[in-house]
Amino acid sequence: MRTIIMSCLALALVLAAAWAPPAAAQVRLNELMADPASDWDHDGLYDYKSDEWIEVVNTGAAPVDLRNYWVRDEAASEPRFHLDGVIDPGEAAVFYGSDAVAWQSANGISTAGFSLNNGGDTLYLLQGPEGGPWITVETVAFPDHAADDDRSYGVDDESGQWMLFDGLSPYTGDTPPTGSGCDPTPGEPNYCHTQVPTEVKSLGMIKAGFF
Ligand SMILES: [Ca+2]
Ligand SMILES: [Ca+2]
Ligand SMILES: [Ca+2]
Repeated sequence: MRTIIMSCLALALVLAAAWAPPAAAQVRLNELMADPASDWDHDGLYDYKSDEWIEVVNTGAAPVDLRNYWVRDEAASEPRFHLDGVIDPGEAAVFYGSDAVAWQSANGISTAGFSLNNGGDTLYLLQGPEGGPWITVETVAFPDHAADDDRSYGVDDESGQWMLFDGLSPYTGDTPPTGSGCDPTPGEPNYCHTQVPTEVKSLGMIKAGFF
């Protein structure tokens, strides 16, 4: 009897392993720009709506089809945009206000873009099928000072906390999060472009007065 029980347990373990779901894939909000002052979508024109952008990142171990994901702001009751494309593990994907306007236009929805308020707002990441229902996967509320000219709000890749990327539009106030001097990174995993790694601080550069 003991042998039979052990065999059954072994079989159960083998079956459980065979049926285990694939490594979890996880899409997270990673960065956003609510108040662009430049031509971020590279269409040759500046537009307060078309040049807003949002970024998501795949923190999981498997590629993710972004067609299961949608976004909206606080004022919207339904999605403002349907994400698309496939995102590989560790990669970031950026979507511009012009992408949202194009999708809205194609679907007969008011062409408000992402409609991220410059006085602060909340961005929702939703998951669900075409037509809904949608469940909220994540929300990020951003303050007024995170929504100023060419300043982005994103996840610190070291601490996991949301921070300012204000290298193009320095924030000198003391309301958290305070300025970092880092530049926005649309379409790339977040890191600080303005931080110079220690190894490149050569003696010659130091003598030349770069630091
Ligand atoms: Ca805006
Ligand atoms: Ca533009
Ligand atoms: Ca980024």
